[in-house]
Amino acid sequence: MEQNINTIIIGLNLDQADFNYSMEELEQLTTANHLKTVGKVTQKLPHPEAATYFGKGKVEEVAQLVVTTNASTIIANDELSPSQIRNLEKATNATVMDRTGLILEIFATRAHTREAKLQVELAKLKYQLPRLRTGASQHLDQQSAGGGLANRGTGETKLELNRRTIEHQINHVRHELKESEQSHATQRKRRAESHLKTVALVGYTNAGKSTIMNQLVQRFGENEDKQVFVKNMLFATLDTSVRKLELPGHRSCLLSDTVGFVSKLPHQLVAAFQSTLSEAAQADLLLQVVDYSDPNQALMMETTNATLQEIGVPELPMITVFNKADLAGTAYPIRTGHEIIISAKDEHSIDLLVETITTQLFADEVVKSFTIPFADGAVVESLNRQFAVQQTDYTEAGTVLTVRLPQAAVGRYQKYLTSN
Ligand SMILES: Nc1nc2c(ncn2[C@@H]2O[C@H](COP(=O)(O)OP(=O)(O)OP(=O)(O)O)[C@@H](O)[C@H]2O)c(=O)[nH]1
Ligand SMILES: [Mg+2]
Repeated sequence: MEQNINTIIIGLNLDQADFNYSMEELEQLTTANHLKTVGKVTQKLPHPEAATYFGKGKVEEVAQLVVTTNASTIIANDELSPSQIRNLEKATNATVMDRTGLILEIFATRAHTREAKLQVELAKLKYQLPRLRTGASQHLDQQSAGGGLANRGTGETKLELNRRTIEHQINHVRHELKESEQSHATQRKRRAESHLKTVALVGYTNAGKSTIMNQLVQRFGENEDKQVFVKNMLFATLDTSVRKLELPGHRSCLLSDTVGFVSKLPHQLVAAFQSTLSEAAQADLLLQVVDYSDPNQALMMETTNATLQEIGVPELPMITVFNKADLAGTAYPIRTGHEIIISAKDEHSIDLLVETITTQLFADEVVKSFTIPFADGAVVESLNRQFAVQQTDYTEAGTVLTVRLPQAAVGRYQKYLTSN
């Protein structure tokens, strides 16, 4: 792993409101990839220069800075074309990478499960495919310098060969991914059959999703040892974990924790992580976790909402959890409608969060009494399996069950409703 390689970050200000924030974040991403930011160069332009991203003068400035800071890597805040990378590398004598490439590198070092590794690999291959020309044309340049036109043919063939190798690899990884996705689908189906409601934690990376998951599992989990990984770094979590919670009042639900978002999340990654991310799409309730101590929280929420749309999460009921209130220096825990201000490290906050989840998740429940003739024993079993049965009595007319169940499910048992 690269350690503390001197790096210069560069960014074009195309007059977007979030420019400074996205440069700050680029620096954090650089650190997350163990690179050391030693310089920052920005330029305001109406559009990127087609050949070199920056204008000529700025490119020279960057080249100078590379020399004075002894940098060997340059990272651009936007996705670069293969020729922009090539031209910048020529002009500065440093390795040039873009934001997408950087995020892919971070994901690659963080991926631990087989599925996450495959997903990252797929995203990387898809990123490389249209960029193959860079390496190949460098190769061609070198060849033509030495051997003239005669060698051009070999270069082209090599490019074609590389392309086919990558396409072949892409198919291979896709195939392997399908298998693990299928087992996910089976798990999801089994969960759907259990009629347990699911709650999904979503939000920006480092907001505290996994911390909240662990607090809930510790207090309400079936197995309190099933903790997930928490760390103060970008993209600590790269897979999805699901845990069952036994909430107060004989209610249970499933809670899932997944990959965090970041602005300009590479579309190759979003596509590759589709199955991991789409866990949220199946949820009954979303908890959007926001770092309340971060001055850029509004932009982070915007990004989260945009990413949720991109991965096809429908308009689900959502509670916004403003977390890290202890760092924000405001009062907590406080709940107003669908918003709650908490600190994941505070017990009262977790109590209020659970109360909020329960109210929202089970809002549509009603308590009904059903009289089931003894001949229909299977219905008694089915009600017991799916819902919270509060009382069971035996009368001449049959078994009388007092059940708490979603209003929507009552219709299925209409004919057994106790008449009184
Ligand atoms: N002070 C304080 N720190 C918190 C709170 N919640 C989480 N943290 C810290 O914030 C850091 C990130 O927490 P995680 O739970 O890993 O964040 P995450 O949202 O799961 O991040 P990703 O997995 O990267 O998406 C850790 O160092 C936590 O200890 C909080 O309420 N107060
Ligand atoms: Mg996490």
